Amino acid sequence: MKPDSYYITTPIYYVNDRPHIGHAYTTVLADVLARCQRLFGHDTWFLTGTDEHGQKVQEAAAKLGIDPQLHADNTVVRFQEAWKRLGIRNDDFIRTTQPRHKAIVQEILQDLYDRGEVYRDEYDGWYCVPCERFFTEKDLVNGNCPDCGRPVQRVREANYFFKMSQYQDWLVEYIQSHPGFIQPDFRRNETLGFLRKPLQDLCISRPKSRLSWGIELPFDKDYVTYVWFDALVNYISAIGYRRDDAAFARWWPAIHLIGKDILTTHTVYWPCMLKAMGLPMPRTVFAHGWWMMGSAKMSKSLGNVVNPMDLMERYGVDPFRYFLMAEMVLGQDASFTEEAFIRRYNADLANDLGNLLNRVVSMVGKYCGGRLPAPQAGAFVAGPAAELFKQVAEAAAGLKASVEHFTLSAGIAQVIEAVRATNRFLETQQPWTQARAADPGPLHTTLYAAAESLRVCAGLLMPLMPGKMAELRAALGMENAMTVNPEELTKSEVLNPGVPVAAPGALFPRIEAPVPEAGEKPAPAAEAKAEKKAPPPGTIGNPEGIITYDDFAKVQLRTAKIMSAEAIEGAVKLLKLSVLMGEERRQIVAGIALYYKPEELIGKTVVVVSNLAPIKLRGVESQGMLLAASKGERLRLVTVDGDLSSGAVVK
Ligand code: ME8
Repeated sequence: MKPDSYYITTPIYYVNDRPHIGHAYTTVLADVLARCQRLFGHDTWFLTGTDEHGQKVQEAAAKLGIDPQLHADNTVVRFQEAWKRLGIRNDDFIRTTQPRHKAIVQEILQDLYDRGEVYRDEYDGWYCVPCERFFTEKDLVNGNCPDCGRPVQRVREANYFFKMSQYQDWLVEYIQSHPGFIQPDFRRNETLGFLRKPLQDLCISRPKSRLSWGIELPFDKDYVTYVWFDALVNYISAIGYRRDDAAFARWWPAIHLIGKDILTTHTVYWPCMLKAMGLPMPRTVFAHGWWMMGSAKMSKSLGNVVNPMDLMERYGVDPFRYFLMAEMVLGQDASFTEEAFIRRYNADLANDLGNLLNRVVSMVGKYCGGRLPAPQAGAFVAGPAAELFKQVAEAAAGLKASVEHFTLSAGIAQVIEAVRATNRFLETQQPWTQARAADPGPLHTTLYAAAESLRVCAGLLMPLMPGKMAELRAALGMENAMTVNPEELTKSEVLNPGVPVAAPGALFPRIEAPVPEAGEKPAPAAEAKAEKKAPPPGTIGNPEGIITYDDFAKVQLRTAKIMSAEAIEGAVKLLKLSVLMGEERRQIVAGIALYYKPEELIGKTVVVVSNLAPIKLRGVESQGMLLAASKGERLRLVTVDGDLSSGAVVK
């Protein structure tokens, strides 16, 4: 891959599923990252697609009494249409039933077989039909599948195996010496944890007598290829592996975006397969967290029972894309509610961005006859306009860095902060007062500078909201409003004075919170508003320090079990903890070393603020914060009264 080229992929989704919020999230994320890279001038290729072989498709087709290929052809359009509606601009869409993919899988298998990387053996063990995976006796949890918890079948049959075990030491060494390979860091630790157990060879075949819907093994027509071995190859078959060397060299290695559910296949199976093929490793495998919509979190009285895709229809594609990207701290879980959507929409889009455009358009209309005024000479060299533009240019650099470091929500927040700074700039410059002065220069500079700032912020948000941001830039009189030139993001005085400035209507009309049905409890936001009017007892007149329910609801608290604790060299007050929160492992740095010995902490169930942005303390990343009570010289951790598994929500 050329240094400035960028190849990004999503998982290929099971074709017979219906596209849901999770699929939408990964695909929008890949789309936004790809659009950002194009915006920064990089050669970019974005691949998504569908996984069409395997037991589930065969069974679904059998139920309908149709051919599996026909079933896949019928259902793939759900994804293709959903991505169109979501404004996804992928460069290619691969289906694993396409001849271009099947041929490559077969060639790879034949090559591995010829070189002794694949061998035939008798398999005797446990098989989970829904997961299509083999397990050893030790893997089982209470006799059931360790992944889905469902009963497993005893299977004894001849199969073909990929010699994955021989790569274990190499893989551990590779992961350790390439910190950027598996991201975020705690996922890298999870894979390394998995690799502490001996790695088994991978069964890569299924006898046709049990499963016929798959790619036939080129060296044994009685077998088809294991669906994961087939699916992972999509990332290289789509870009010309063994067919178009120039295209392959241009794009490989990739950045793979995945959900945390498929970490092992992408950070263990796939690297071993690539190693056996003699190919370079992916640049990065980034595993993001889950969107939580668990029934416990959905209740009619909270008004948050909502199908996320309906939300897109109701409030528009661009705000929906914006919400997904701004709300989820990459790598961590996030909760999806209509309330959270409305809160963010109103705060960032209606109050800040939309309002800024309204103000600029209406003041240019009122004071300058609807034409963009020219700034004073030197206004962008020194003074308030120059200061403002400096912050805007820093937001451009911040967004770029956030794309590179997978901290997108922080980059977006920096752009919105620049929008807020522009609103504040209008407050301090007071163009309505400047308009009364004899010299129109300062007024013109103020309005031009605000418009310039909006231009850049809209350019930066274009990858998230292509339609709305093109409208915004058109309102500022820009020709080719849809095309953002990378240089114009850090350059001032790009807008042409004299162009007409006019908005076709409110860009982001404010959403009033849904009114609760008769007899229902008001939504917490409404309750909080009511409470705000009457300060709680003990606060006289000034409710300073009081937060609303909304503020509190932003903090996610969960129980976590401490699995290990160790001192940090050179930091007498800090301990590095590894905690388990449900299935998720996190590293937390806590300032409790003066109060607890590491060994006293192991096994304790504590309360963690789980949605804090990760920070580095003494160079060690902390992915959350423990709650503790302290008074004078004493500090005690907040723990849970009685038995409760880790990962429980604290509220
Ligand atoms: O696993 N939150 O396909 P799949 C966030 N075919 N993302 C979610 C999510 C949620 N609640 N639910 C799903 C497969 N996802 C295989 C992949 S790749 C060679 C083969 C997203 O249809 C997330 O990206 O089950 C996850 O990894 C993917 O959907 C799983 O999609």
